[in-house]
Amino acid sequence: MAVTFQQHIVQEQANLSGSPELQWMLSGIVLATKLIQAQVRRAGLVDILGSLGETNVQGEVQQKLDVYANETLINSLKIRQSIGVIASEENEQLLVVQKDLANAQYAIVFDPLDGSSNIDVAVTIGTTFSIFRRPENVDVNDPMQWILQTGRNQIAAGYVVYGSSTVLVYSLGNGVHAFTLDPSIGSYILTHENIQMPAQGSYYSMNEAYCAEFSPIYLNYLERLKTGKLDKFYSSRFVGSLVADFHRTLLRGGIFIYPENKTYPEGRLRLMYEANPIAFIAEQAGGKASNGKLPILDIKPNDLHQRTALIVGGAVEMAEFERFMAEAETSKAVSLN
Ligand code: FBP
Repeated sequence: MAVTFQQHIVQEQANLSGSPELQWMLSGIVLATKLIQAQVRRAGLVDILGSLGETNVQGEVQQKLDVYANETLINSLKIRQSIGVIASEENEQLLVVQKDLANAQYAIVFDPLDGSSNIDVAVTIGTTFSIFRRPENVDVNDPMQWILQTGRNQIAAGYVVYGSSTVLVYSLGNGVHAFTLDPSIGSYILTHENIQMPAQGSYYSMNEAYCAEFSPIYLNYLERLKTGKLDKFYSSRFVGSLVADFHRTLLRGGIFIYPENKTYPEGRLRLMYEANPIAFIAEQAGGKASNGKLPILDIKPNDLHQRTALIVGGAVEMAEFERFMAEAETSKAVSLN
């Protein structure tokens, strides 16, 4: 008997004695991503391709589908009274969506359309989301404090990939599960339960066009993958949509590497709505995620749109990466003495 996403959450909530609000919030993500995927599937047929000519807080030209996805998520989530604060990649400021914040307990952060550069060329794109409970010790009327928590405080996170099929992947901190949208009934059906990332994969994913800008330590690590030092041949895959590159890494193993570089000295990807939800899923699936110095989920954020380096992968690739970084730190310390 097929298990729908809603049925699965009810079961998960029972296991976790969680609050029914979470189910109601996640149903907002379900509704919005079904609407978004319908537009994505018709993108070449309806006037949803191309840009609106406006730029967002990242300085990126907003694509029509970015704006559609953003508005669809905001409208679907703001009617859920337990959500007090919403933050999006497309909005410079966070949105306070309840008059009386005292009655709300949750904040939600999302990237409505990840991989925007791939929209017009029909390559896989996605949506990411991350949910926090309002911390006990913060001023209810200081909404930024609802959001600026370490990723380890996420109570739910996940993403949706709009690819050959539409797949929703989520975790409530009790394993990772994936649901494929069955267009014939319009429901997300459980297709992968308790996903475990393969300990070792056979792909690395990195935009090597920036190699001249990456610190040599990352190039040396890449060389180890390319020259079979991990007793395995690694091929290269880089879609240019984080959700697509990570989804492959989750199911097939391997490593995704996006270090800081001269163009993005803090890193290319955003901590709150790209690295955090991906890292939450990776750790729940037995993988690891780091910024090269510490686990992504332990980074204390100080800005809604702050960027970070992101290295995420399976146990074998990440163990080698950490060993490599530690060795480099030691030899740096030795050379300084
Ligand atoms: P947005 O499209 O949401 O801005 O995301 C950024 C992103 O597209 C990631 O999905 C992807 O990993 C990265 O940028 C690719 O950037 P680049 O092509 O510069 O390497």
